[in-house]
Amino acid sequence: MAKPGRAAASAATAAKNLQEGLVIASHGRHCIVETPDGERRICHPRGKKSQAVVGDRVHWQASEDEGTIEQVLPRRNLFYRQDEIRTKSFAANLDHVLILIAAEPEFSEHQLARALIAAEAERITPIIALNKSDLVEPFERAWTKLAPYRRMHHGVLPLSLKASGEADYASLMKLLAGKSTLVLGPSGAGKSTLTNLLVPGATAFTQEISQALNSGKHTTTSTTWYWIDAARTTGLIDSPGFQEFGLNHIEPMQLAGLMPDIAEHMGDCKFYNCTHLHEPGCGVIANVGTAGAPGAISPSRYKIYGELFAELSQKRY
Ligand SMILES: Nc1nc2c(ncn2[C@@H]2O[C@H](COP(=O)(O)OP(=O)(O)O)[C@@H](O)[C@H]2O)c(=O)[nH]1
Ligand SMILES: [Mg+2]
Ligand SMILES: [Zn+2]
Repeated sequence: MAKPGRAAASAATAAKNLQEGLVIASHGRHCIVETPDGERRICHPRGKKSQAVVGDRVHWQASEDEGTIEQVLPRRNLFYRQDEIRTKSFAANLDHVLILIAAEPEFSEHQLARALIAAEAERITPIIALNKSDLVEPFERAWTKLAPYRRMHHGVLPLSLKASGEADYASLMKLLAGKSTLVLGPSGAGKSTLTNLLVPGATAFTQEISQALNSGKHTTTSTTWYWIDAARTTGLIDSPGFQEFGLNHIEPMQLAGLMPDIAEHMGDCKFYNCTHLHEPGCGVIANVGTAGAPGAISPSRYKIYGELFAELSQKRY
């Protein structure tokens, strides 16, 4: 026998004429929702609880030519950053975070490490791509600097988006196919170049969306979801802002577990609550700087660990 509660709920759903949708852009409280057959419209949240971000699956109800979000469906994950002042959500229900950096301008290893930790904390697979392989010398330098990262996860993918022969990004396309991927990276790395390469007309689409969401006012661009393929199976999400990647939502004692090269040695520590900063018999410390040895932790990664540990230990609630 059906539970009365559930029957009542589905009757209510039918009565309200709720539709399913995917949030493909958001700005402030407003967002654009796409229906399964590709129709798009501006929607507003019913209340705080129905505040949606890009990538959210929602139930919404039409009202005139706009709509109201009645419910945000449970999220698989939510990629966000948090500093002392606020929390900024980038997107939900992601398969990958693609961190796009380039030979030039020189990237910050700190920013890279922070974004990787944030992805790891939400169990989202990070992909690191190093663009501008045509700039031979700076690329060499950056590639060397990335040695610890080349040993982790999917490694580091070399790219030359400007040359953009298809062979240059075929391996990237293979990783993205059928998945939803948030693209992050510092200014100048090639994010717009990538989007325009994979999504013809992306610029115009973004402008259209910004205008729709801001009644034509000039504003900063919002986060936008693009379909790479006509069948709408591969999603690419563009988001402004890589700077000041706050990790205040992470506990200092969680940190080592979110840095795979460090986590690898945590099982060898003498103390179960080892901070890996000063303890005797620490498996992490024993492996720092043993260049070339299997499982070595690079001094730069260990330094970042220590600095982040101190930063997260100081946070105020
Ligand atoms: N040399 C070189 N330049 C590139 C490559 N990809 C993009 N660029 C250039 O780098 C600059 C910044 O690219 P853009 O896509 O605007 O970066 P964004 O700030 O991340 O959106 C532009 O002048 C691009 O033409 C590449 O593979 N090689
Ligand atoms: Mg750009
Ligand atoms: Zn330890």
